[in-house]
Amino acid sequence: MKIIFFFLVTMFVVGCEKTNNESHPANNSSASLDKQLPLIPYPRTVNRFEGDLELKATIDINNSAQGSPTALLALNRVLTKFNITQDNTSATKLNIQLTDDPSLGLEGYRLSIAQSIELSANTDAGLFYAVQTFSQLLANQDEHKPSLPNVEIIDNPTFGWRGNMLDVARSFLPVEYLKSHIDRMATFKLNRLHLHLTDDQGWRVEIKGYPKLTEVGGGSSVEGGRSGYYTQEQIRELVKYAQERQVVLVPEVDLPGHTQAAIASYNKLACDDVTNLTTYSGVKVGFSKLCLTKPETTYPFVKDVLSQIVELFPSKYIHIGGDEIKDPLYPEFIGRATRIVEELGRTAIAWEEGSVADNKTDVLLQLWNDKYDIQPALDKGHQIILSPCSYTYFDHGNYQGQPNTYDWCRKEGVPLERAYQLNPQQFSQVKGVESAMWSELVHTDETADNRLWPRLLATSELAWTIESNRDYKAFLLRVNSILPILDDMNIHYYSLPKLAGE
Ligand code: TNX
Repeated sequence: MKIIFFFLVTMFVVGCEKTNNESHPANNSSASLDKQLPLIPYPRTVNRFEGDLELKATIDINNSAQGSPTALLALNRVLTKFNITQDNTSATKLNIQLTDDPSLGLEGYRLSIAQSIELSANTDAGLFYAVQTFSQLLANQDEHKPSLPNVEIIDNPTFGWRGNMLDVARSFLPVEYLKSHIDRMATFKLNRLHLHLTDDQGWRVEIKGYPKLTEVGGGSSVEGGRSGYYTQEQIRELVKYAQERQVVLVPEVDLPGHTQAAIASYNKLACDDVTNLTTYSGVKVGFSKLCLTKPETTYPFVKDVLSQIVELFPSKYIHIGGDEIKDPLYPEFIGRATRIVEELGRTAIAWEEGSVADNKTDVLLQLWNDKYDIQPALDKGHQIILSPCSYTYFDHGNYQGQPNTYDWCRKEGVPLERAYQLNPQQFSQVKGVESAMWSELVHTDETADNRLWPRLLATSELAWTIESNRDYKAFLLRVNSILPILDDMNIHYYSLPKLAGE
């Protein structure tokens, strides 16, 4: 257990509208953003009551949450982590139960701490998130006198899509890194891990019947980066690992551009006049494409690949890429690819450029250029995933001029404050928020950590927390207070020079 942080000794109420008649809230009249509990993402309603619940050495769990496998697994992990043993004599009581409360929706929960600890939700996911909040409170203990604040938290996310994209194509990330990343995401209630599995520099997923995709395409990478690929067995293992943590793996096969690795593996995928048929390790974009004037070659390939992707990944949404390519047949290709996904029983996602095609309106579009005119697509009825690069591109610097970072989208980089400033509420038809880490310049686990953290905490909060509970200064205090949680997860995060003093 961690020593409580200096400024967090007294913590009061935030964002609460309702009064509670069990006891008197210490302060529930005015929102006091600088006295928020040390939680990220911040919950919707927090009623802090006077006093604390002193924790006994053991805990007695009353479980009416059968059928909530991920929540119970998570609770067991928390108990192990904090060295809490179960016993039913003079222990602290914890009740975890499924309930039927429409206001909590599919992922919301209630966590109340008074004489006992009560966790309730309508679903396994809701209870899983109650456990995450409980765990963050536990992490903020005084180890000499373990106690939890008397509090009632009623929480619910703003968006169901709380995502992060990892580019494993330019530079590969090993399975073990992805597992830790899933754990880290889940701790902060992020629930969509978008894997950019293919690009010019590498092909990272085994496709049966196309062995060269991984023999050739899996063997290459951006210069200085890592090569490699995931076997189908490893993907299945990762999917299961993620499911147990309420994270959906969303696969992306980038088509029809960004395909040099595929072309180098199977030359026939390029048009006959193309002479550049070898693997690529540079950082240019927009130079390769599947041959759209050879539909008899292109579409069977696309169909074979997507059929296996759908077999491997249970995600409702399958990303077909669609970025950065010029070809007169592009709109037709995107229309056909999104329909192939639909025939396979799923729904496609495309990068914003895919909006030029005649897609069904359930196709999601991922906005990445801040200024892209997405309005026509919104008018048609599409929903969007928000990844505007000047806020969410974490391959950009934590500060201006950070070595090995891009700045094409914003010359000042994307500091934490900037990442926090995205206001999803300014957009309409928003499915969710997703930050992206491209890996042309990110070649090791440590560098990935540095680019992702603590900025992913901003993504988590933008996607989960209501606007009226968001305030950068208050957020920064909470980031500061949860740094021990990042340390505990062995995250090599970027240390903000001014964090302690803000
Ligand atoms: C744009 S965003 C890309 C990627 C690059 C990234 C580098 C998008 C859909 N395409 O191919 O890796 O910029 O910041």
